[in-house]
Amino acid sequence: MSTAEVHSASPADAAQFGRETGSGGQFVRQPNRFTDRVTRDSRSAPGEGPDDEGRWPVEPGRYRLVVSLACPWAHRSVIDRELLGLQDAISLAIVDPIRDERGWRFTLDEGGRDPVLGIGFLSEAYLATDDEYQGRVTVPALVDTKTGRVVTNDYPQLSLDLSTEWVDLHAPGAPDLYPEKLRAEMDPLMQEIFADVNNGVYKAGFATGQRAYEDAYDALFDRLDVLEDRLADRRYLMGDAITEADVRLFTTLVRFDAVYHNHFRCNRQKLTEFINLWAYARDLYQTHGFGDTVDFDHIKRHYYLTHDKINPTGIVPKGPDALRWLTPHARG
Ligand SMILES: N[C@@H](CCC(=O)N[C@@H](CS)C(=O)NCC(=O)O)C(=O)O
Repeated sequence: MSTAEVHSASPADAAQFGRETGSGGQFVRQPNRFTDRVTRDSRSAPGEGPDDEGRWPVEPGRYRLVVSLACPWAHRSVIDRELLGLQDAISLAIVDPIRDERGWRFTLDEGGRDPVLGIGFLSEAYLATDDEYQGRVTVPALVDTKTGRVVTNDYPQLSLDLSTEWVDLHAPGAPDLYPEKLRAEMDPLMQEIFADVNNGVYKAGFATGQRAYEDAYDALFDRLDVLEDRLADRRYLMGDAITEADVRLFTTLVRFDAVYHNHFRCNRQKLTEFINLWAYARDLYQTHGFGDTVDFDHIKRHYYLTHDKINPTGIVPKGPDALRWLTPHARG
């Protein structure tokens, strides 16, 4: 008899996010509330709000990307911004990795306020946009500095738009992270990575039922096995060049041994025990935009200190040693 058959309790109060926990104890992520976009074909003039299709104008210096360095969903856009050379066009606000009951806060900034938006909590921007908003206030969020409104917290579209809609402001020689000719293969690949890996670790970690946890665990490691094979004969997921698919896989891999293996019980094996995935992850880590945007201190303190249902003692593990990310990878 498997463990799943022996025990499948799913007490609602055991859930880290009760409203996002199904009757079988499975984690069901909330939809993204704000889905406007910044696009090249917005009919709005610079300085104006969105057009009637929710498209805001591309404007350097206008929008502020609010992130937590702990968050893998936000990390995508931080890496893309670096790779594409959009640092001057889109400013970055970094929240405290520790949330209190009021959510993400700007306590790392002087006076506890974001110097550009003038707010102390990200929830203020959410409520300024929708005063009835009741879901989790999440990062990443792209905020309009003119009105203080949230343009989007739709993180997958946000990162694709950095590639495809902000092209006129890319640095010379910036990579094409979402090449048109690869999209038919990339889209399903990224969807599998999302379902089984990026969100898969959360489905394992936030499950409150044994079966839900084991299903997520199995899907996660089955998918990692497939990706391990895929990376045997190619440097990156789509071949010789880095794409958005690599960005998305990296943000989970870099957190794997430090957090997911232990905190989310994804412990069939560590990342360091996969030959190709571990070398691939190190290869990316040692590439500009990847390792230099990783903050293991924020990552560890966020997960281990804010998920109090999973880690009630709040002890933050000391390891693993981050220096091993700098060891030679022998790829490419
Ligand atoms: N927007 C997505 C994904 C982004 C997301 O979950 N970000 C996390 C950090 S990794 C967050 O902001 N969580 C806030 C909270 O849990 O209250 C969602 O709503 O699930």
